[in-house]
Amino acid sequence: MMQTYFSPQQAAHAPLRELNNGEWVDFAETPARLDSVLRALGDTLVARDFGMDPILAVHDPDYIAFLQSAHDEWIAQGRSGDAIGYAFPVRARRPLNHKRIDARIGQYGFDAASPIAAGTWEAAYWGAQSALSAFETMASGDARRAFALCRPPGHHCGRDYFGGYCYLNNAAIVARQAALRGLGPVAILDVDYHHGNGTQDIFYEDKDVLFVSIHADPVEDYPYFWGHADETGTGDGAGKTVNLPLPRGTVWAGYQAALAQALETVRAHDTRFLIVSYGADTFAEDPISHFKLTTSDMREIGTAIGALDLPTLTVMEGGYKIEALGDNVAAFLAGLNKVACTGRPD
Ligand code: OKP
Ligand code: ZN
Repeated sequence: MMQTYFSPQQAAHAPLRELNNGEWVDFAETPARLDSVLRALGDTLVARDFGMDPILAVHDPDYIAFLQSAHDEWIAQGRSGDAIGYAFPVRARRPLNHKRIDARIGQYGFDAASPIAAGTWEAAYWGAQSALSAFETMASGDARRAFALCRPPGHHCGRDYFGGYCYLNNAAIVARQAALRGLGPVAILDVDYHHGNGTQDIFYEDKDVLFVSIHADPVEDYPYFWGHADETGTGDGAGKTVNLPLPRGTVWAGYQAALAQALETVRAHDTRFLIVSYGADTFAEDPISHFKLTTSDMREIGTAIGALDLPTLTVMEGGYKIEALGDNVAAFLAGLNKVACTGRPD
């Protein structure tokens, strides 16, 4: 099995509930997701600590300070439980230096689905360290592919905002390191059911990091405000964002065609280092998603990506059918590793 990195502190993030379609429901992105994957994958390596610098190479210091203190501020306000916002500014409003926790949550967040619990910072920090540990084993030449069992996920989170269960953008953090270390051109292929709006925003003007995403059409699914096919990058990054939205109900035939197009885009970028944001929420039985892929389709996705023969770092994103999550991740990784990679990151 390929090198898999994980840290037990990632279980510390455990919000109770989220607002979904007007109701309070049990939080879907639970620590039990980790158990399911760990059970299916067996041995993992414990993440090393690479500190704050690689996180701050992507995220704003103000935003990070907010994440570290938000739950304490919530408690100091006389509240209990998870910190959750209810007022979100239209981003065109001027930045105000708010002190009040509710305003600060609105300032840095974009939805009511992403509570900040007592252990959120600790879990997010160690999730990012898992990604960085996977990166380091590849950058040092010890492995050509590695898997980071990140949790919470990261792809909805931007340089100065959280949302969509995401607090630190793990894929972006390793992409930035790969670019800084001269391992590029770098590409991020996002195959989670939902559009990776945070990753897109972070690299929207960047010509060296290609972002390609296959996801539910944001006309009919979360996150609604990003991921439309006409979002293609701007400035130096023009043409380096590629969105391939698919309708609810998509089965393998439709998915496979989009995947072929995505992989062609990755090739055309002369990619030397690939990061995959892998979500298993494209699975037919996922409770919050609406594609119709099977566990054997996960294997096919992995096989198709593996055929690129590129150094590939996979980070975990979504996947909420917990009983099947481990099997879906294992199937994807088995496909990815069916043929050994010959390319080195150099
Ligand atoms: C995170 B990841 C739909 C509510 C959607 C947030 C979903 C976050 C998904 N009624 N809630 O991309 O798997
Ligand atoms: Zn998702």
